[in-house]
Amino acid sequence: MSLTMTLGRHILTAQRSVPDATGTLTGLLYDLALAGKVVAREATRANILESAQASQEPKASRLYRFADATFIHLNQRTNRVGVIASESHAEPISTNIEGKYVLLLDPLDGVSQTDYTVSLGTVFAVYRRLADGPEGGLADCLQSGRNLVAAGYLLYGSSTVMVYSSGHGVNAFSLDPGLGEFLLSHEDVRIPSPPRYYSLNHAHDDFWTPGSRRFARYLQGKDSTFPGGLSMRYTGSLVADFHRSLLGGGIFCYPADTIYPQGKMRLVFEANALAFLAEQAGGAASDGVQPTLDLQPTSLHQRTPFYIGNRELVQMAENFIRLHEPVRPGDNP
Ligand code: P6P
Repeated sequence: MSLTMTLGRHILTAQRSVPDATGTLTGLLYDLALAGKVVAREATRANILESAQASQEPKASRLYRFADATFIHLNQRTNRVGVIASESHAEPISTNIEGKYVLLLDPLDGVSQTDYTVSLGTVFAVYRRLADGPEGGLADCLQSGRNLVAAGYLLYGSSTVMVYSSGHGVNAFSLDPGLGEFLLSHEDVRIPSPPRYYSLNHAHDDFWTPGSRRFARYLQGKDSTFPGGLSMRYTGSLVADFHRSLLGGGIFCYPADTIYPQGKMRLVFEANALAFLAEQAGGAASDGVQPTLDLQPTSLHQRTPFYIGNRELVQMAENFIRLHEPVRPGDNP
């Protein structure tokens, strides 16, 4: 941990290496970090809040709305963002301002487990706006992940961590609540190899397709080509499970199945941002057929099958699916 390299200093240093940088993206990342601190203060004391503010609304719902409102409010009037879209809103929110960036948010992933004190996460993705004029719109939000300018997440767990990339590698910053500063804790993150973990909900195995089922057995070490397999860790919170694979080496899988024929993860609000980080850290992300970042979104809330982590494991998932699944669950036969 660097006690002198704050997130702010790191962002400014990175900005200096970008020739035509205007500081707008720097300001946007500052705003996201501030929103993360505000949400962290609430997300890490949700149980206490319950007693202090008697409310009929479930904690998880209140916390989700709070996180959504905080990230939107702290980015809506900054002149940096022209369009905001959040997983909790049906349509994009135009800020009616000449902001050059688009901000896409999953405000608080994993929130359904707030009562069990499972780590929660906010996922963000930043694009340049495509449209001219004050009204940004849907086209700005449906860009391929290959257009990402920056992406990352806040993880509210045993520490509050902000992990982001602006296309020049991945760095992680841990919040020192006493200082109110995010301090560099993991510099130039690379997904370790060989991998140690896999995250997959085996309770769904009856709903999986043949290729996904074979890959699950491979990860368990039940396939002779991978004796021993990996250790399974699954929290039901995407950001926490991805963070483990990012730092410890492994893969998170949410296959397409008969319940979610297109997969469960949201392409625009979750998968693209984490796929950007995975590739920046030497890993990969796929829908089981092609890289997640190559997918062309067609609707704001569309879902995707999701395999993300060590490149060799993602490629192995694709091999099993290609070998055993001529027709995908969501394809028209
Ligand atoms: P399941 C949380 O609801 C979420 O979207 C992700 O954070 C998590 O990885 C996944 O769903 C868990 O889904 O079906 O295993 O409970």
